[in-house]
Amino acid sequence: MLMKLKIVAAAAIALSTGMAFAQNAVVTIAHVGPTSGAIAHLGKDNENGAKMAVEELNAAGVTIGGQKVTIKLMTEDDAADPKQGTAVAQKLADAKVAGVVGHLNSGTTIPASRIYSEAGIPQVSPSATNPKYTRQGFKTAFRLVADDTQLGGTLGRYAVKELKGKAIAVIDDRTAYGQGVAQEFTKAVEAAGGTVVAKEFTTDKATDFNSILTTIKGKKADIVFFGGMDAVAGPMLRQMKSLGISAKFMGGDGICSTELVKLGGDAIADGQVYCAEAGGVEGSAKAGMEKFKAAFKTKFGAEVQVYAPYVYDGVKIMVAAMVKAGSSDPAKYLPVLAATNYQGVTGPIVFDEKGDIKNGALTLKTVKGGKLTDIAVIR
Ligand code: ABU
Repeated sequence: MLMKLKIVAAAAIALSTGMAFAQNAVVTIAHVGPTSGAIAHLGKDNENGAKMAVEELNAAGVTIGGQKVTIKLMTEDDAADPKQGTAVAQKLADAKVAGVVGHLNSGTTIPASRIYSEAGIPQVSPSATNPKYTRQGFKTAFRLVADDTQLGGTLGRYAVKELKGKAIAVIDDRTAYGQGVAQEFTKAVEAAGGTVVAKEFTTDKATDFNSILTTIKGKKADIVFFGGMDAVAGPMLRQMKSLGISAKFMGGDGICSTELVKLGGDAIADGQVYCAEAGGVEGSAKAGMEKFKAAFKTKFGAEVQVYAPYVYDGVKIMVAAMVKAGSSDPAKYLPVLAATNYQGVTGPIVFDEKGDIKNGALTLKTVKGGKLTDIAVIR
């Protein structure tokens, strides 16, 4: 009886003084990506990056404003579909999550960003590269990677100056990402004195490319650029081989995945495919990235596809901002997040006034011996 009274008294004191109970407070951060559909492998890769960060943070212990907290990860699937993306964003706004890391695609990230902005919820995209995302004037929008202007521009110049492309064909998948990166690539090719002999388009769900590839074959293209994702690029490469097209194949970060090599299989010749991840580390930072990749493989039994390390850093910078601000209230930690100066596994993270990463890198890659191989990190 005496013991029971003591517990009730302790609880009453804790309540009256605002003291924390032994149980940690919970701070909910959401991750959103396409964990179903054709690019579910990329969505799961990103989600696993978030899981890894949250597990590490909780294992190390997080204290915000003098109170021990548990970080809870809420995971949502937007299926790479803009409509589902906004539905999920509204759900997260209604749930008053403390922050969102996502979405993966530009086509979902951009419409969702308006909802997060109106709700005052900080959003860090680890992979959406369409420039528009951070050019809407939303103080809540941050991007951890280079954008399509940098990606398409670098690849376009590389196609003309290094690969010596004489007749370049451009295909896009009509998504915000695919169309945007293809336009930037085309601009850079033409500015570098190259010739675009065909502009074709498909969709992000198409599986038959015979008609557009036959047109491209007729134009004797020596380079085919595809603005789209690996799930479409893989079958496209296979159909190029069946049609006897041996042109080089280029694309942005959407095709620069471990999965592309599997999907393309023996249709990919050594040095035929060129792509660029919208980030990259150099020098001593490489060891940290390799360590991350090895730990990721041990934990999830899978290689990193592309952007898991960026999601991992996205969660870490969000929590670091909460700790520094002494609050998980978005209004309080948002200015601290905007002033982030953090050494992540993906390199130094500092944002410019738009929320874009400052001095963003990209890593040019090719496929050799059935593996994605780095050519150079370019800033
Ligand atoms: N950056 C490539 C994949 C994501 C996007 O849609 O931007």
